[in-house]
Amino acid sequence: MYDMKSNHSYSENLLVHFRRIVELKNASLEYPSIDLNKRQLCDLELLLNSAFFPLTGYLNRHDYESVLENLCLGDGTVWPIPICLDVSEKTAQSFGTGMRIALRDEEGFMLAVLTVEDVWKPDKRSEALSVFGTEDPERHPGVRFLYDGIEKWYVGGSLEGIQLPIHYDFKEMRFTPPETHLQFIQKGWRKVIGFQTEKNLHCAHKEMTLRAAREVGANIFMQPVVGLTNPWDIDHYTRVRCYQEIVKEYPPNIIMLGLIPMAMRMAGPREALWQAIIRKNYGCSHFMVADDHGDPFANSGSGQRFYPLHAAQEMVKKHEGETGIKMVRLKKMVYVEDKAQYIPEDEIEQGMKVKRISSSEMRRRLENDLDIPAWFSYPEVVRELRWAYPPRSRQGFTIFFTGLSGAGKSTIAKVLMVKFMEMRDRPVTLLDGDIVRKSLSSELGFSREHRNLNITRIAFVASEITKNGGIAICAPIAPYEESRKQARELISQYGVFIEVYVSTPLEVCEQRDRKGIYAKAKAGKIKGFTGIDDPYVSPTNQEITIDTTEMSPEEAAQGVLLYLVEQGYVK
Ligand code: PPS
Repeated sequence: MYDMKSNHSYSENLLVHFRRIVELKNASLEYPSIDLNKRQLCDLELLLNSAFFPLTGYLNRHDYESVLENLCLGDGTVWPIPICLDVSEKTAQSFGTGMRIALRDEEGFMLAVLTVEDVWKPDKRSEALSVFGTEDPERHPGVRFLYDGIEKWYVGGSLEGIQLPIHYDFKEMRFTPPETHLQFIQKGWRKVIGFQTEKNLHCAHKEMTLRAAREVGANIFMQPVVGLTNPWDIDHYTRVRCYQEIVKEYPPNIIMLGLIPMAMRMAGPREALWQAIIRKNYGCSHFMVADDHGDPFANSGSGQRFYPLHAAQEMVKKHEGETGIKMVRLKKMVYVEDKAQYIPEDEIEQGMKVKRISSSEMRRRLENDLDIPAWFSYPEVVRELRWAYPPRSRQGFTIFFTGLSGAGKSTIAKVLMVKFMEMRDRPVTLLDGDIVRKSLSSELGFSREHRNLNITRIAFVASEITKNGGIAICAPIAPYEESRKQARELISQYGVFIEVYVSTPLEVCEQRDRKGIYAKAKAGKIKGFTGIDDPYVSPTNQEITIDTTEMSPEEAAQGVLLYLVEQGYVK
């Protein structure tokens, strides 16, 4: 029956709640504030939406130390990963116990108020050893990130939420734990097995998850990570579109898809236990754990492994009683050709013909526009991947010329540009040193700092062109290794970077001196001229070297084109 009275108190409560948030938001305008980075926003969202329950704020020092030493909070509740707010020394020194700090997103939107309990400088080495099992940043990317990517001071304290971080993508799949609880109840799902993934999924994964679910008679909650994953993981837009396709391949009413904005730590067994607790908070009764769960190299295609096989499964199993969520082992499935079906890897008998395609092999096939068979993946998934990873002949790239003034960079670049225009298969832009100096970098001089800034700007424009499938031809002097390296790192995220060292010797450049600029530099009329009284540091890892002393610009451009054809970037 409709209960007027309780409905009334419910709306009153809601009103009180909203009033409190408005008051908090107004008050927080007076507080000092911090803009959180992407990783911190992931943690904050999961603290505010109760995915990190029983945590309701950042760990204080006592809880932090207890997590490292005993795998539990100070009160004995199991918790494996330290969740603290990292800040710079300067910020830390301006904070004191009881202070209220407004936490904002990268655009400045107010999200929560933190009441400071503790501020301290953690011993990162002992944190690394406890959480990751090593102090060595060379052996574990999580340790490297802890040392270099996280500030040196920690803040602990309670949180009052104003609003969850804002997302504009895939909103309909971003459920909070209370929402998933409700959905499971509405669907009549009593047993739910959580499956966290940051991988791209194919037929084997569907068979693997269905088998695990059948084993315990549960429905599946597939929860892909869309926060921070590994650098080699496929971008989350592509992955989510693929997940949307793959869930259509499951029997009806067996699976639900929801995204988790999580910053993974890749801490192996501790990571798996943490993920299990989070899944419990989302309403799952079981959690799928892979043999190499949470291993930093599990997905890298390198075949490397940091943690012992099954360590993560043992950890989750050991704590089932305290966490209240059961571990289900994910068994790797392989395709047996003579049976035309997938079976668990550990049930393979002698003589069975097994087929596999590794993630690096799949990338190779995508890059070269080769067949990806139906036994391996679904056509709709492959279509999405082909869209995100076009073959080399349709990818964007940057040709980055470097060399002395007068070495021939601009002329070769112009010939190449014309050739690409003639082919008309991709849009092409020339970012010549001279042109850039008159537009993008018109206010810059030739100090080391300004030259590096000039290259940073060129690289940014080239990276955008490359990202959008175009060809960027850059032709600055770029005399220093640091800025060339930075350009390579930035552009390589979006497409190939081809460095062409135009190595024509200084004497030849001086002799040519078409602009009379060397003569001026030698006469002291131009100061800090590259090659005369400012250094040119020769590259060491360039893809192509061209000395134009005895070569025409057409011949030089032809050399670059042949390289591109050989590598498959030009047909
Ligand atoms: S850099 O170092 O990469 O930022 O230089 P870049 O943007 O390619 O600009 C080089 C052109 O500027 C003219 N110029 C100088 N070059 C080097 N050193 C000094 N001090 C200098 N002053 C002016 C020079 O003519 C270069 O043009 P190009 O076309 O290379 O001859």
